[in-house]
Amino acid sequence: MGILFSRLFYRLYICKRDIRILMVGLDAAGKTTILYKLKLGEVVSTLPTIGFNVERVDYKNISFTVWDVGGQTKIRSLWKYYFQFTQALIFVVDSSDHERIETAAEELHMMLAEDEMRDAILLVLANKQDLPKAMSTQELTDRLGLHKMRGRQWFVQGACAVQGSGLYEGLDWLSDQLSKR
Ligand SMILES: Nc1nc2c(ncn2[C@@H]2O[C@H](COP(=O)(O)OP(=O)(O)OP(=O)(O)O)[C@@H](O)[C@H]2O)c(=O)[nH]1
Ligand SMILES: [Mg+2]
Repeated sequence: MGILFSRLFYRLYICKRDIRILMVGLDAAGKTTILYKLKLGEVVSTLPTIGFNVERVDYKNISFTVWDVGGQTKIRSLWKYYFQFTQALIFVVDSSDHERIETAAEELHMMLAEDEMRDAILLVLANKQDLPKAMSTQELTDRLGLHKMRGRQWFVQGACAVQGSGLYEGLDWLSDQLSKR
């Protein structure tokens, strides 16, 4: 009993799991805004990311190392250099960007077809839910073709990075899935 209790205590309070997260999505989806809202609790003013930002975000008993990689068309071919050891993918979409949702879907499925991404769980952050023409999480699920995926744990979370809503709910889902593994 004592051993069981001390193991539980160790897992809950001492042992922090390190999880590597890759965060991608089309340019201007809000990735960098999300990263620094989580890290600093503030909305920072951003420029398009050429390259990447990386930050450690501690939440519950997990230490998330989040790689935020720029999403402009010309640099999307660089995403593959960040795939190795990725345990979870956060795919950020601008929910109000009706014109580019098919492009986002293509990029997402291309990435998930890569062998290195085979075991990565998928959190879609449906960002910019504050904008008037934002698609619902249900519509985004359909338009991203998420039901077609086989053998992948996935979840779509509505979010608004500038208000900070939905971000921790997304991390809650990730931490629940990762702790089941
Ligand atoms: N209305 C609204 N604007 C947002 C939200 N999140 C981010 N933005 C704005 O969207 C713009 C682009 O945000 P970034 O975080 O730079 O986008 P990004 O995905 O990092 O873009 P790249 O680095 O080019 O890939 C900025 O003007 C943000 O302030 C949101 O939830 N709602
Ligand atoms: Mg950026």
